Amino acid sequence: MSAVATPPEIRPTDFLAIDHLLSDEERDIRDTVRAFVRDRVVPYVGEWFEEATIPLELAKDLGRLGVLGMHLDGYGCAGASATAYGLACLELEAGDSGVRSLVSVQGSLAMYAIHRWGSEEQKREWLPRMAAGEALGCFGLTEPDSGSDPGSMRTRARRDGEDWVLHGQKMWITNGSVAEVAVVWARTDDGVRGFLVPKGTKGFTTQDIHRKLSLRASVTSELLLDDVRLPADAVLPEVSSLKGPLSCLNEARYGIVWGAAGAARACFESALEYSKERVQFGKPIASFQIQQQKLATMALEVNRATLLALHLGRMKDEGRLRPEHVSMGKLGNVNAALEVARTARQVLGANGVTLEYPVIRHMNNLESVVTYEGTADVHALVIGGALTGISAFR
Ligand code: TGC
Ligand code: FAD
Repeated sequence: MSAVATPPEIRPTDFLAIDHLLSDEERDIRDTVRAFVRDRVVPYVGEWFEEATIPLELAKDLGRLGVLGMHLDGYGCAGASATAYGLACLELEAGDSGVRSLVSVQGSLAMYAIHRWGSEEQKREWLPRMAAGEALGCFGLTEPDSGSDPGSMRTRARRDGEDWVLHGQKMWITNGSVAEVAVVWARTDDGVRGFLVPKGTKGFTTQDIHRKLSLRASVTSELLLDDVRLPADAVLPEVSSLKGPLSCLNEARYGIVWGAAGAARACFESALEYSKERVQFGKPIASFQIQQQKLATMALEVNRATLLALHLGRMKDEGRLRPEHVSMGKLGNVNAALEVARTARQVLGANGVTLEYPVIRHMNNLESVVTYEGTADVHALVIGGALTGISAFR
């Protein structure tokens, strides 16, 4: 006979009582990050978005919060579980995708690259400062003519005596101009290798990309490498193939699976609240069946996305998560979040097009999120390849 338990109350903001599936420690971490976002992000992010800026002090605050590289072990990192890291990403992206991006690029791309593929000296030099938010990192893979197909990159590194000389260009690089260290991937005679390029190195310059209508609370830059001379120990010694950067992408994509659920939740909650307050035809718009259907569909998508993220998080903590699983999570959750954001925006009527409410900001941000870290098409093709055994890429 199954145990008799009292069914939980229905809570509109946690319909399926997913909270119950978390440990006390996971709930504590989630609540701490949620409070940080409520106090340090939500009141200001509309203005950051409008002004296309993000305050750099936020990086140090995020370091103090302990979320930079929080899923890595040692070197000042918290060594948290994948699920705890995911919950943090969810809460950060409920604030803004730009803030989650800052944390993803720092922890899952730049720090992870050094942690996974770097030498002991490189780890000691960079990771503690990066975990504290004292040094930002960026991750240069994409080039003007090489986006979904990083294997076609043109940036080259050649040996000159003991030194390396890097030449090329990287495009769309988050945190590019504000990073103390750029992890730059380049073609060499031995395959694709990663290089640590400190800010200020001769021949290394950056230019910010302006006029973005998405991810405005995030710095995006072009990196120019004009015969940049680096010492022998600037190369990440442990990898010399595309597997290097692609392994880092798995980590960041995993965070996006959770983050997208957070952006969706923020849009849903905004629409729910608005629909109960906004009166038309003498009644709150929440009383109209069409609006209730929209709210029900959004609640379903938010719960489904969160459960998918949690499932992948548990698999990652058990060491059972494959890149193809991450592709399914990223594809499904970002598409779901975009749908929720677009529906929520309609519920808000004209108010939905202003920055007074978070919805259109999330909606515009999600247009970047669906493109970066592998477009929706790329992830569909990764899943298709796994289903059929036939690669659609080559
Ligand atoms: P392919 O021939 O399949 O593989 C080349 C080598 O890489 C290995 N590999 C992986 N390793 C780890 N994780 C993965 N997910 C991997 N996928 C492949 C593979 O085993 C092989 O290793 P080896 O040792 O035999 O050399 O590669 P391909 O050239 O056919 O490409 C496959 C494809 C299309 C899936 C890949 O190129 C891809 O994912 N393209 C999308 C590019 C992308 O996502 N760029 C993102 C740039 S960073 C960014 O957007 C940051 S946004 C800021 C933020 O996150 O907030
Ligand atoms: P393309 O690859 O040119 O794709 C154009 C279209 O063609 C897409 O719809 C795509 O799905 C489709 N397509 C491509 N190949 C196929 C195929 N085989 N089959 C079917 N359709 C296909 N990159 C970094 O390296 N580091 C960063 O920090 C970073 N930050 C970013 C921040 C922002 C705000 C943005 C917008 C991008 C960032 N990127 C970064 C770049 C991002 O990873 C790329 O934009 C992404 O990989 C897609 O490349 P692309 O824009 O060149 O599009």
